[in-house]
Amino acid sequence: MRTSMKNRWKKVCAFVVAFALVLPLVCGQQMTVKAATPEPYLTLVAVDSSGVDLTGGTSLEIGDTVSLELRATAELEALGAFSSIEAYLDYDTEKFKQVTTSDFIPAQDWAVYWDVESNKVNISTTTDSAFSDGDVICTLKLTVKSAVNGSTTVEWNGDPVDPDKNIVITQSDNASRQAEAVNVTCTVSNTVTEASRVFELSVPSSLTFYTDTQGREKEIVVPIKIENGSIYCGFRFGFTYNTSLVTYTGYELSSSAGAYVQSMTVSDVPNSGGLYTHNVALVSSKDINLAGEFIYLKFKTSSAVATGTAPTGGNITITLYDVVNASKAPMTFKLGGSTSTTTAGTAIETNISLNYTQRQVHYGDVNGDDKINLIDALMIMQHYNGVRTLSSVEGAGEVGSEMERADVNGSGTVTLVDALLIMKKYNGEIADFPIRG
Ligand SMILES: [Ca+2]
Ligand SMILES: [Ca+2]
Repeated sequence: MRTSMKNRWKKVCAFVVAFALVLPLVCGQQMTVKAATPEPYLTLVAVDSSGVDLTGGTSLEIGDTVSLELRATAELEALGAFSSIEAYLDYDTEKFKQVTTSDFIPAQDWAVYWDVESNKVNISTTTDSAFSDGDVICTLKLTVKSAVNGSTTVEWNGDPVDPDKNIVITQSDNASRQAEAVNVTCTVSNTVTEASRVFELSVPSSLTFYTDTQGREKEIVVPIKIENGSIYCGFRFGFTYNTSLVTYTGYELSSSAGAYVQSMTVSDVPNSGGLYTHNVALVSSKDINLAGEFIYLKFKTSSAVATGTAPTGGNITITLYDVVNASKAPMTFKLGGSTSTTTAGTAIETNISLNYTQRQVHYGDVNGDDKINLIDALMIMQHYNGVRTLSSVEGAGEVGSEMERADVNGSGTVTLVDALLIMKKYNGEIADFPIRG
């Protein structure tokens, strides 16, 4: 009896278990497990310039660009058209160059507003758009600025102050939707060798300026440009010139360089043979992360050049000594096609060839007919009275503009005094104009 009851109970249990297993199949239902976290609306994929996915890690050099593509997912496609995405962007500013608005490339007709201070990014459009799964909504270009041995993470996320506020997607009804997406994260791994770090200065290979026989000094400006610079806090360079040709008058920092320079000392090193050198030690208050014109060296033509026979040539020599950054050496230096790869930073130099072109301005011949007569004086009087406007632009085939030729006393203005001097020259009362004397 006891055994029989036990067997019957076993059969009941077996039936219940079998029923529970078979029922879902019979009814065509599928058991689902609700995801603990919702599917994201967005994904972030890192690709190189060839479109190769870098998310798994790759080898990047300093200066390489990583494109981070913010892509739509099937969840976003299902959401339908929307007009903006607002998020915060976190990235390692030690490893990537400071991002600017121009580093964002939005989908067609969309615009990006990027607030550097708050890290807030808003990508929006005036016409609602829907994106399909995999579509790229915006690409962010990040430039590697330092050795990233290992990995670094770039993340689009919600309000850092309010962790409950995630990426906000706004639809056409202007109802802000707090996207339930988890933060969008991408990890870029790379191995950068220290030897690949490059510091490059560039200067023009030649400069042309005019001199004349009237003793007027001409200014020459030499721009020094950083072609490839990041993660250093100063550099030393020098410039040498021939004092019989030019005189150094000072320097000017570019508007972007001014934010970096903490101190700058210019020392004088007179050389033999009329050569003069200035060495410049420039210290920055922070890592310089800049590509572009950095400093302008200013010279003027020496009076010997202006009044004498124009020399046929001359050089200004630029020397790059080293870069101040003890912790990040070694480094490759480049200047004017020369390269130095020694750890000590062997000085390299390049020459800027100065090309002089002498101008023989025919003072007094305002109309350019090779004669100095009363017509020229009349033109000045008409200009003075407002009847005529003399050109200050040098025309084709001319040497000096009408205004320059009319200013025969070298006063910098064209007045009745100039007209009177032309009449005196025409009448033989003076042999030459004051500007020549
Ligand atoms: Ca004339
Ligand atoms: Ca004048």
